[in-house]
Amino acid sequence: MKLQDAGNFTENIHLVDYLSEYYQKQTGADSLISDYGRPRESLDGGWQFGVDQYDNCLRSRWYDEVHTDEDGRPYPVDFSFDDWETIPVPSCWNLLRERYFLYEGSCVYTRTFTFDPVFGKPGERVFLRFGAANSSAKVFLNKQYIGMHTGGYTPFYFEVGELLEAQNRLLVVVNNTRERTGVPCENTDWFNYGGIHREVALLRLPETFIRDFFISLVPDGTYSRIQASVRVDGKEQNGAAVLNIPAMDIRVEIPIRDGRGEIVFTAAPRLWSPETPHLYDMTVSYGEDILTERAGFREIAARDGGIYLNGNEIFLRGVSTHEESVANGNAVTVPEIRENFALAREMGCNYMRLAHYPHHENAARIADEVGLMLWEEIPVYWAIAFDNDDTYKNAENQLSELILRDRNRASVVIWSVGNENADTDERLSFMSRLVQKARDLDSTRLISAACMVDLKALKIDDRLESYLDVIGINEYFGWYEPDFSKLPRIFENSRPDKPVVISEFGADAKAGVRGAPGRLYTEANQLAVYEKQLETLSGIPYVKGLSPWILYDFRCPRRLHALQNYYNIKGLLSADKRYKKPAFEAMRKFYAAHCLNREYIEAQNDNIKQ
Ligand code: GCB
Repeated sequence: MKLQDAGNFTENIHLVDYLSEYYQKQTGADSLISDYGRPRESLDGGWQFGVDQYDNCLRSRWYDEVHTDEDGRPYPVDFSFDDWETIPVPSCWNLLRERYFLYEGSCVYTRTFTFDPVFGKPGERVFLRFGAANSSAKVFLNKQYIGMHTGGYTPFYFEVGELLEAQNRLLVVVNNTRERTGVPCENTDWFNYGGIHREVALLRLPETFIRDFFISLVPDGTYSRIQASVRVDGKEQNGAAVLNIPAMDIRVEIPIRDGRGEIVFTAAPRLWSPETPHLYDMTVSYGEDILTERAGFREIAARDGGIYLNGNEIFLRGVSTHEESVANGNAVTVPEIRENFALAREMGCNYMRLAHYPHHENAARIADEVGLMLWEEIPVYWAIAFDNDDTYKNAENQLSELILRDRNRASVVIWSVGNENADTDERLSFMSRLVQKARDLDSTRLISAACMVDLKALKIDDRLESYLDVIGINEYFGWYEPDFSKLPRIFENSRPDKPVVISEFGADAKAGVRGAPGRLYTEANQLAVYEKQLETLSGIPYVKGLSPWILYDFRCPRRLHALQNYYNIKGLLSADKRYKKPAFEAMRKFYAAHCLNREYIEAQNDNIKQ
């Protein structure tokens, strides 16, 4: 007998598989909209919030807001949305109350809002945009389930025009349970902040609108041709879009057929580089829709073992960073992003690794503006379930969402498809497919992954390398591998035919704890590891960049040593970024002395003078 046929079957307490119906309706990369500069009606601010450890909202369908039985008699419910506490969105719940700090599971967010159709034009379409919610969100509007999104760090959208009324209730069940088959999986080296940690807004668009706009130099080494593509959504599938770049006196028509159009035209943009981060304001219009964009033009290439920006060989003087602050967790603010970038610049960086998941879209926008090259990454981290089809789909979707969101950012030079994954057949198949997907979506950037060395053969030898443009290597000689002498041997044993960037090296140091080199967790020991690393790495001709681990200490539930106190303390700065450990200065000196590509800088200076 089926469970449901039992005479006393009561759905909210007996139905074990209450979730699968929600999984039938998922939103993903196809929902993304190019929306820079588009007016938004913000839904940020105070939301009512309830911690729902046993998923009672989904089991008992609170979103139906039924308060009476069929005969109108009051019916007991376990919620009273309007009396719940109010919390700010965006934020992560862990930092709002001490008792939420280690909570992982479901939380219910709800708010009401008014909508005024009068502002809009007849036929307008309305979309609900979430910047990100970690790690899944099930969304309900006016008692209707509108879909769910999986993946905690990328934006997602729902078309909601038909459901909107003058008064509306939005309800979102966010769940940050770590899962074996998730991306990331259950085991990571960072704090699993939960919540709607990026902005929420409504967008009003015309009936036919520009869903996607992609612009770049044609990567042919001439710096004289621009390619642009447009995808429109709506009834008017044929026509012409118009691209205007006033500072270059460019106005071109892009013919649109069956919703898509592409064009290549000659142009002579001032090239974007960290030293000269030129950006161009532009508009694309189609019918009633006008989209603004601000983008730079540059060419990044890897050839003959080198990395080239606009034809000049470069060294990636970088540092890795998480997206986190002590006060706000991963709901970082614009001033916090700017502060991180300013600190990296102070260290002499021209490049940063945004680990280990897509950071806020503001990061790449700001990097465009201040002149920092970026490595962007998806959380295919450690022991992902590489043999699981749904895990692959989730990873591919997050990669697509990241690329579609950021592929107009000149600052982004590398897409990374993962970090420190064991070289198994399943992983090779999974990650080589991701590499192909990244290439299909964007042929103007380099593809990499943070690989590990083969500790048995003492060699750089990971089968994924043959698919990559740049080989990322994480190595912790002097720390997890105390026998430092293995590192030079690894380099002697390796003949990579592609540029290598050391995507991580480092050592723990408790800020302010001095002591002698050799004493673990002291600043002196961290400094000694950095000095040895830099001495060794600077002598390896195929090493074309560094992003030591990490700019500042970050929360990490795996770190239980008394000096760590639940932080990963490999930062060059303390967690509050106020204190510089001595290794920061060592990096600054190293970048100032060894790795500046002087010819390149002179060329750029000439460029400015002209
Ligand atoms: C790594 C990981 C990074 C960790 C770091 C560490 O190799 O890629 O996520 O935080 O090591 O400190 O152990």
